Amino acid sequence: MAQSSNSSFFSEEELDKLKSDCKTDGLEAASLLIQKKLEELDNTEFNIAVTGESGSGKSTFINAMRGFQSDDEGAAKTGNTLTTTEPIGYKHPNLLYVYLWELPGIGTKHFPADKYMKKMELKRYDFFIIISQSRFTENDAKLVKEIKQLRKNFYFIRSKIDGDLNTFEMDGRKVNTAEELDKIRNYYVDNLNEAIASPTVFLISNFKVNQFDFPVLNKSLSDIIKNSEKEVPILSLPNTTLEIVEKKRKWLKKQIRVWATLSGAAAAIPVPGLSFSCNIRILVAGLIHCRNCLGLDVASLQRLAKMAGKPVEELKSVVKTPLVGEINEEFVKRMLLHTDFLGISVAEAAIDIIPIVGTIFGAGSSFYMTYKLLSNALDDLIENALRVVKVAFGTD
Ligand SMILES: Nc1nc2c(ncn2[C@@H]2O[C@H](COP(=O)(O)OP(=O)(O)OP(=O)(O)O)[C@@H](O)[C@H]2O)c(=O)[nH]1
Ligand SMILES: [Mg+2]
Repeated sequence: MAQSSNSSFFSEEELDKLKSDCKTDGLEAASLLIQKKLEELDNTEFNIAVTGESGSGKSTFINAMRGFQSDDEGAAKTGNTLTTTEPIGYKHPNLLYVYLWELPGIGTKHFPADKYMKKMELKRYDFFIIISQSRFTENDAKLVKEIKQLRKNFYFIRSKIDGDLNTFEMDGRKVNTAEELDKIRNYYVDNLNEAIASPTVFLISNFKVNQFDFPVLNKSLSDIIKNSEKEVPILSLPNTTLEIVEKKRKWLKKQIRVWATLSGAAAAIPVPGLSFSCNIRILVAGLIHCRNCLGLDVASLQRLAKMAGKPVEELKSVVKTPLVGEINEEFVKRMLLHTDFLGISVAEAAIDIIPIVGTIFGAGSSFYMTYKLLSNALDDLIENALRVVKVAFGTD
């Protein structure tokens, strides 16, 4: 599974290795490492692990979140016997970069608790959902303890609430539903209180996504992602407020520094041609990423228009940047020759652009150019994104 990394892309050692690989094995070896690093730029996911005992309803929950029924194509397999034996990731239906991972059930013969903790590598996940179907078990307690030790957070779900209510009916018992639900909730809160203060417990039926705590669970999960310290979830949210756009600016600025570092590192390798093509690729990737994160690509604009209940043309009419069109290597080369876009003087440009459109340029200037170009593009995109939000939602 992909893990995101925010630090500078090449360590000193990697850079040294890159240079020596290049000397001994030639261009191919060095470009493999750069390729790997470029791929890491895309590894920007928020991974939610769905765990709990076998049969608690993990697969059914993921299907419910994704609007699937068990028999639908692409749905997670559900059943009355052990069905899930290795972690399986599913894309969240409307949050980009967010994945729901079903982990196998804890505490079966196949996966007793101790073996489970070792095998599942829980530290790989950003957030946890523990599902329990009837009682708070020793396995649930072990999961809570382990997650706490990893300093990660979780929600606790009690599934199959529809079953509880049906049982009362079949048993001929007249009960106050709200009181019964409170009893169940308090039972779990009491048990969880031993491990954490103010635990969050949701009572749900996976077959009734508009009832019980399912709607508030959905809303809370978006908030968790919104408030996460990881940049990606914020970047994947639709631009519904000016605040979200500003938060995105902060994260994208940080990412631009990473790109610039990467570009500087690529340029530090003494291979004519390699640094140039690598840098152009970084710029293309960076511009597309910023543009899409800020919701200015056609698909995002359409989604936002739908959310706002406005025609997409109205939103498009306030977008005034060439960055909405196709961004490819040719486009970037044209941009590089356009000093206005870079926001640098002609004198400065003479020093930097000439080597860029030539072949080799040094690590320092490569960092600088990448940083300048992406930062200026970001400012331009932000201005446009803010206008779009104002038109879409009438905020000021
Ligand atoms: N009544 C009711 N049944 C449910 C609910 N959620 C799941 N089930 C049923 O519980 C059984 C087990 O559900 P799964 O989703 O397969 O459980 P799981 O946790 O994924 O099981 P493993 O993958 O084997 O660990 C299935 O028969 C589901 O139809 C629910 O909210 N209400
Ligand atoms: Mg399952």
